[in-house]
Amino acid sequence: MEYKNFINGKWVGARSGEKFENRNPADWDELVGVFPKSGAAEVDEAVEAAEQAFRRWRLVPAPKRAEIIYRAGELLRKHKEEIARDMTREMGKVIQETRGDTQEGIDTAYYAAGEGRRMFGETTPAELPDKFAMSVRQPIGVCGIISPWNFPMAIPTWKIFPALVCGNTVVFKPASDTPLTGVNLVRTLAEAGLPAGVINLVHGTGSGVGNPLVQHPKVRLVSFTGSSRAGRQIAEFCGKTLKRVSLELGGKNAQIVMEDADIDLAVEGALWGAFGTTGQRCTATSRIVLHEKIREEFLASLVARVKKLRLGNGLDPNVDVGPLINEGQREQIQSYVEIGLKEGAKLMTGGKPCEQGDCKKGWFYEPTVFAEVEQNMRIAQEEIFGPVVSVITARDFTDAISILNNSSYGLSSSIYTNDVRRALVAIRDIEAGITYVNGPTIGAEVHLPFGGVKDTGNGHRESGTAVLDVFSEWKSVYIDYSGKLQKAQIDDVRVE
Ligand code: UN1
Repeated sequence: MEYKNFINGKWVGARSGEKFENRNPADWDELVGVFPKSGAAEVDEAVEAAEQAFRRWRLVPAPKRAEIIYRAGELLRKHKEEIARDMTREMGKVIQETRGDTQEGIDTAYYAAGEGRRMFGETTPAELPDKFAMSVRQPIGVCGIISPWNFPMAIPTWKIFPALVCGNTVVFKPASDTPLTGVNLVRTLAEAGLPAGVINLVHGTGSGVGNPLVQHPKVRLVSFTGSSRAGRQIAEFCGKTLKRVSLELGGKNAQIVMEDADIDLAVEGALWGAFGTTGQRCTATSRIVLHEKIREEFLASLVARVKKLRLGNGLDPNVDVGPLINEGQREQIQSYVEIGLKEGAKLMTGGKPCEQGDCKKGWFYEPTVFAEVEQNMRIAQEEIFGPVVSVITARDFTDAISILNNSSYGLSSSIYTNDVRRALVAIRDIEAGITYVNGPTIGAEVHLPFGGVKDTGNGHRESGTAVLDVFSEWKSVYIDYSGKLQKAQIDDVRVE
């Protein structure tokens, strides 16, 4: 029940001896574990260890580094069920989803391991005779990785596995709501044979551990997933110090349903997109944009389905929706529902905490649907991060795309239509990093780039080969075998 930090290959407590508790959000009586409440001193030790380890790790051939990641994937697969159960206990989402989250880590391990034998650079002709030109990827150094609680396995692996394959070393701060999954991941990497100091784990809060990690002069790169507010602060600091920073931030994702769509399919997609993970995904569907002709039919069907969703402990296989992560999130959801009502939106179902029966001892909130939402209302503009969806009506296709794009965020998006022309125009015109056609806004696969435009990030992408551009530096190499000084752009080699 008592867990530790992992620094330089050893499990150690915080120097102060301080600890924090991790409780099950579906059942406050269940203590999941006790973790060291760390601070700048532990960050410092971890960064020193990572810096020392970098000297050797960067020289290990990439295919060999990748073999360790592959083994970590095998171990995650072996322990998938225990890891998923721990995850449901510490953050509440239902067991099918925590299995999926763990599977996403496994997929990422296999994919990143393959990159150990690719990580292609370019060879290209030189403009001068007897000269060779190529580009290679090089590691950056110590990476500070700060990850959220909603995908406590998948998201850290998106960052850590490619970072390690690229030859970097890591100091990892998992969200303080999901420290156990952080332990499960780091334990797996250690068991897979990662040398001491290459991965380090420090538990604690954003201000206690996150800030000193971002600000540590020996941390060369910060990778952060979380709120746009925190992301902006991190980016400001990294801007001042010219530190490399990769940010995955908020979303206000919309699903469009056109009048020609398969309505049952679109309702099913919306239900999964809006209420899967209790709406706590950066890719969650938080706006549904309906063509006016199918509005009534869609809404009636959606509301009927939402009312049937079963809330409870995610370990119960009959439960559809787990709790919110903590009290603060529940208060935030409640305050947005009040804002929606004040703004004049029509509450169709939900709109209050669930406090009876299976929900007595957890941070549960009823799945909530607002209709008659206007596109500029706060509930249609601000990220709520919970089981609340806003339904907006569109006059036609052009109006629907413009409503979707009327957002400061641009992560995920979806359109349900059977008209191929509309689908392709939507793919071209939607301002988002991810567009689904006839699928919900959630469900990204790990071998494609993940990330968004506008306030969702700073132009970086995780997953796919795109993530290599975050975790490696390009070096261009010129080899002159002419035996004389040749001057690029000056020597004019004439073809006679
Ligand atoms: C997130 O939304 O916070 O695309 C991550 C998905 C998952 C990852 C989601 N594969 O829904």
